[in-house]
Amino acid sequence: MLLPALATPSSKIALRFPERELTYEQLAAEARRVAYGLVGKRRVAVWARSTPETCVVIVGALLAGVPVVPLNPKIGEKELAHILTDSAPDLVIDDDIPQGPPVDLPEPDGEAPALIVYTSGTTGPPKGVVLPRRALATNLDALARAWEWTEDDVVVHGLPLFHVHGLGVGVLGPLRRGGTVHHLGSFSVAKAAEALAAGGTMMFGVPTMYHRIAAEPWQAGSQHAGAFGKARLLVSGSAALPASVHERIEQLTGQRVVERYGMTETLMNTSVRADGDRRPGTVGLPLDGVEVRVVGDEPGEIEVRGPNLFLEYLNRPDATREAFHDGWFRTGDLAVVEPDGYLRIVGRRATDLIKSGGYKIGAGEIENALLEHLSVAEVAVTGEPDDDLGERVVAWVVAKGEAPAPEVLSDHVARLLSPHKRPRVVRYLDALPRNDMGKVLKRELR
Ligand code: MCA
Ligand code: AMP
Repeated sequence: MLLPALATPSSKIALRFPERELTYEQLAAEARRVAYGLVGKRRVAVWARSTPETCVVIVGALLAGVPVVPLNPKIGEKELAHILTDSAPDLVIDDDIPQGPPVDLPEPDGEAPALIVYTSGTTGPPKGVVLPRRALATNLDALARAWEWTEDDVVVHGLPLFHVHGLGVGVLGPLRRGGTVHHLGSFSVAKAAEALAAGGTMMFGVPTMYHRIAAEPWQAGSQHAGAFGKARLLVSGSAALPASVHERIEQLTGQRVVERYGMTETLMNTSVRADGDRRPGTVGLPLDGVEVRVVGDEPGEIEVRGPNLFLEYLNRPDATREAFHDGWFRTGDLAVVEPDGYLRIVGRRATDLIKSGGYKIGAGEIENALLEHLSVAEVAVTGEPDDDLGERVVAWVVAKGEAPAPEVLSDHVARLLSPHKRPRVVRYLDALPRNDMGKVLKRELR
């Protein structure tokens, strides 16, 4: 059973959001009504705002065995059209939450799809990663063992609910344990500190969030620093946590951040264990049941095998086939293995993937979107190091006629794709550097 705490619900708080709290009894009752209304649907899309209603609807769909496509509430028109065409949901759930009369709800098979999460590749539009219930259940249990995570934990975070980090680990994780999710609505350092002071035991965040905590002008020993210091675990993932941020957080709070390494297609692969050595720059050891190998000369590519893996890319048998090598999933991430087995991620095979604020962004999809703008003749998109975001999206543009103000192109991408994919910097050139074959030499743009 994916969510056993909902079978015999208690009066304990399951979900705490700024606007509302729900006990397990309330969540079970509301989610069941949603489930009754969804029985028989093939697939639904859900506007994944950071609200308790989003969680209720997704839990309801999971009870009904109906796969959910979570949608970024700020998604642009082109990306939305792609996702809806590709996933063809029977229903797009917004404010009008379906409800139906009570029916019997048998637990679906472990191989049944639970979530379809869209993730960017280097070129083309995002692909739908089909995640089975078995991947979520086994992975959340492996994380529980690594982090000594129990029903007594209150997980604090302000992550978006349309990705695996915030939804899979940050919401379904606590619910599988029978513990509490304390969602901040949106992330701010002050709200995170308050939630931890008010009883939060763990915090999940992307490195940008830890960078913002580290940048606060507090003193070690101050009230806010103390709130982070008394948490049982501060966990970072979705991108590399810079050693400088790790060290600053330790100075400030006395806590060493635990890093874990995951991917939409694999859920979580490795983590520093709660009782392990929290060395900066390392993502720890493979989780129980997950096989991880580094292939070729070091740094080599990380390949993964185990029950944590996705089923397929929706409607993309070609891409699914290409993603595997001898039955192992090729992550595209490059790593070295330290003498005690700890993994240290040192880079990525593809230069056309950008990680900004913990979001994966494909250079190709932004280039295609920019080429749809009337004043763009040619364009190349790169990622540049950014203290806060890890990497920032940069567009190198050859203008057609007069060059538009940078915000015009940024807004264009935000409107077509998603705000987090917008270029933060636009640089105009007379021509893009190209080789004899006409291919853009992105390395020369850095
Ligand atoms: C700005 N905004 C705009 C525009 N410019 N809206 C429309 N048009 C524009 N031109 C809005 C943004 O949507 C945002 O709203 C607000 O203005 C601020 O924008 P921005 O500066 O981009 O946001 P930020 O404050 O810098 O965001 C930093 C962040 C965010 C909070 C750290 O990047 C974030 O939530 N990252 C988490 C990503 C994540 O969950 N990744 C997991 C992937 P608003 O603030 O309301 O949105 S899963 C994964 O990687 C694997 C499995 C793993 O290992 O976890
Ligand atoms: P996504 O496709 O959004 O699921 O992003 C997955 C990618 O995020 C991985 O392939 C890694 O490149 C990156 N990632 C996740 N966690 C970490 C981490 N702790 N350190 C470095 N990179 C990470």
